[in-house]
Amino acid sequence: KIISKMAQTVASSGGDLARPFTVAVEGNVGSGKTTFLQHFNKNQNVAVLAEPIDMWRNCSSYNLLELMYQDPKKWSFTFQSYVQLTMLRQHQRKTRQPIKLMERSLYSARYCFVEKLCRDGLMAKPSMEVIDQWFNYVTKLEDTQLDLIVYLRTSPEVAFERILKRNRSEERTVAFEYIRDLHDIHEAWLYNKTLHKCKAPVIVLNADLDQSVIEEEYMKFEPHILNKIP
Ligand code: DGT
Repeated sequence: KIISKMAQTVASSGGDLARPFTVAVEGNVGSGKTTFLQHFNKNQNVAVLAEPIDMWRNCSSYNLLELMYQDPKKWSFTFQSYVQLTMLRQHQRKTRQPIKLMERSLYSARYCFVEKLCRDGLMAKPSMEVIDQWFNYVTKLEDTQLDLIVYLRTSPEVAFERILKRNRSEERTVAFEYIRDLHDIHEAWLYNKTLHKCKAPVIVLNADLDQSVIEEEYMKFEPHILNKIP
């Protein structure tokens, strides 16, 4: 199915890929997306785009990530607007390589994080409406389409333990309940597929595995991600 999608893309662009085969790496906070991306960094056919978290921490010297965690009611619209802009830039970034691996996407920002803010009553309805109109507009563009989603599936307990261990300063107030709820939303979106329609195929990896054995899990799925080169 994936290969035929690829062939279609090639055919419709007259033999030239209109955009790289685009893979979004998704999963809860602390699921190991960074480690996964590092594994593919060595491959010459893959452009790896890390999440623009440094930009969120330094938007003309404002740490929007910190502001959002400190006072989500006040800052979530500002933060999500900036996440949406920086993610759009990642989707539109041109690459020399035929495969593009992205850490997260416009889709998880909307379907997981905005969803959670909304459920908690932390984003006002009119703000949500503006985010949604932008989202609906930009996700119609060809550049923002995905060909595959890799879901790094963890239990919320493991994700939470990793967050505590890495001790990122902005995340010091993150409670287990937040990670559990984000887990449930990721599950509904990518595993049970009961939340939002998901056009791209999804492959699910067991990301609870310890770092010493997770490479094997990556290797199992590597052909899905890499054997698309025509
Ligand atoms: P990893 O390598 O799987 O541990 O990935 P992380 O945890 O470094 O990356 P990610 O994207 O799960 O989260 C980075 C931080 O940014 C985390 O504190 C959650 C936050 N974050 C990411 N995207 C959004 C968003 O769209 N909205 C909100 N409110 N927070 C977000």
